[in-house]
Amino acid sequence: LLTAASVGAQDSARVTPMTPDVVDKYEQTLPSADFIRREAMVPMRDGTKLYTAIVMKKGTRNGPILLSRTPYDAHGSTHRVASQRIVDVLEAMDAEFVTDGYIRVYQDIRGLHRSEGQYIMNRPIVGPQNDTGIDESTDAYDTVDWLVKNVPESNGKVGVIGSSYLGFTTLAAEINPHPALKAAVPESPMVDGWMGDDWFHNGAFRVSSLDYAVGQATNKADGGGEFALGSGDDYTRYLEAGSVADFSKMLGIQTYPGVRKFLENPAYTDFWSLQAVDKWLGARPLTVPTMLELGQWDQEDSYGAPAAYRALEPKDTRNDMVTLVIGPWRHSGANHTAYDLGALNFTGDTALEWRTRYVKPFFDHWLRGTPDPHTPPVLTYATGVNHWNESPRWPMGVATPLYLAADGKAAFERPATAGHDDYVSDPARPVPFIPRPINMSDAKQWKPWLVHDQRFVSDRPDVVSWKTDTLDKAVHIMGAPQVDLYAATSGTDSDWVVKLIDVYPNDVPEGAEQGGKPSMAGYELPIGIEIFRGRYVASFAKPRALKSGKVEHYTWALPNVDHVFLPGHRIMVEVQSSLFPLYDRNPQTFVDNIMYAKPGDYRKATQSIWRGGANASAVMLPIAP
Ligand code: PG9
Repeated sequence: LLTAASVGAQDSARVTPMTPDVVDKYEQTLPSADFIRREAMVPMRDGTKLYTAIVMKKGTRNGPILLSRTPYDAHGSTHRVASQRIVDVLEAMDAEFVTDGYIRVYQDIRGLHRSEGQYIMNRPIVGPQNDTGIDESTDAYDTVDWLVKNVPESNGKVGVIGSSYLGFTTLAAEINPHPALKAAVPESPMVDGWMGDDWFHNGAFRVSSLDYAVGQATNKADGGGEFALGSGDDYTRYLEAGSVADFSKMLGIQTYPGVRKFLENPAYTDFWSLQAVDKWLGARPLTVPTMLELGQWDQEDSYGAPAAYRALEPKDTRNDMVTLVIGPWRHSGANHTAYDLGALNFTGDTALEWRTRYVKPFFDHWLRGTPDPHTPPVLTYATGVNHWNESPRWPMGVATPLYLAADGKAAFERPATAGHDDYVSDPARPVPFIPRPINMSDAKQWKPWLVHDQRFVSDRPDVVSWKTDTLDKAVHIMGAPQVDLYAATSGTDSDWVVKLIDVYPNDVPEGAEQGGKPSMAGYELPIGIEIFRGRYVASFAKPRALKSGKVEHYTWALPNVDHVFLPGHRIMVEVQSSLFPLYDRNPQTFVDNIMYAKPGDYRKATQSIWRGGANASAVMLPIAP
């Protein structure tokens, strides 16, 4: 160990003004630190070595290992703050574990940061797309094997945890798992990049994927990692650039493999479907107890955890191996403090409550043999009333249609007469997803955007809404509301965005007490927002043109929620045809590949949302018994 003091002492020659001042190595950990940090290059079966940081409190003996395999810098994850205290140097979520004798391990996945090898974004499992014999599951296996043989302070049992990309590597570890891998907590895992996680949602492309792909691709390159876009309004920037391909060419990134994967594969072909982790999991036995976690307002990976739950839950015949957790969180919010989100306040630090009351006892049981904590099959936080619910299954609600009716009304009775509400969607004036100026890399804008008050767009002529009367009793939903939309366009392709909104009363007592936050008076709180690209109405793999003026029936799911619409509130449904620049614009003229649409393809269209009669548009609310 070379400390600041020992470095100075190593050279006994006299120092002169010309003695070079740069030292070879500087170790920030002092002898007085309360922890030990070790670094190892762990060999995989093909000889590639992966950088692995192992951190534990001094005196740890017979400790369980908690492993995360990350693309986001394992070294940085164990050097959060320059400190001699383990709770400072590690991530906030690690505190409860390491102070109770766990050994925390972070590893750079292959090809990134300090690890050797080639990085492949969401590397496919060994099979039809990967004949190398190596994937994230074999790397997890080899790592677990090495850890239990080479960390003498361990009790030989390993748990795996992580959010988002780390949720993906956590699920991968469960595929042909090492026998020492005893439990897993995949948090907001990226499961299917096309259906509803990071890259696309129901076929609409998320332009922030470009930024991400370039960041990952250039991570090891000189000057890499940053997408030097400037600080102005992203709305203007993406609008002026044109199509996704035009934008990529403007930045010179169209040849990056990660970018080409998107540009050349806009539909849900084998390219994407064979990468879907829920399909990998569904095809294998369930052997690792798994607690899947999702934020109710997850702005990146709202699809993955429920999809993995659907794949695993049927295999859990005794109903004691798989748990689904939905908390009132943004993406990865479960690993931070979560007293609030945007304008919303909760009762206490909901993330800490989950970690201490459920995650820690879960790992303690499986990795240490403490008594069974009887982890519930489903744990959700009921927003609106702010308390945790333990449930036997998911969804809990029974699908109940909330119909769109005449005069902007929404009602539980099917409207007797048919009709439609129309608006003009203009790709030259797409609906912004948050108020402008938009900076998608500004965390303050990005993290809470899914709870942003929708009044900033509700009055636009290209946003239509339907509202219930003021509720005289609470409506509690537990599940994923399903959109059941009958719509026509005068164009030949179209995007449809549906928002389920809780409209607060215009006068709320807490309005004045929000402590610097926006008042909730009249607040239009999105409970779920989701997009669907019209061309995929018949098949996700084979898009087709829409027939101008023909009513099509679209169905898709809004995110999974546990929410109570309180008496005095109203439920609102909103429809629009863009959510920009989060999603690329649909030109509204059918073209072979929207990524390459030409300026002349972007045309105004008249959109008709049908209601009543044979085309009774509705949102199916999963109403809890
Ligand atoms: N949502 C991020 C991501 C996961 C997987 C692939 C690409 C991006 C993340 O937060 O890790």
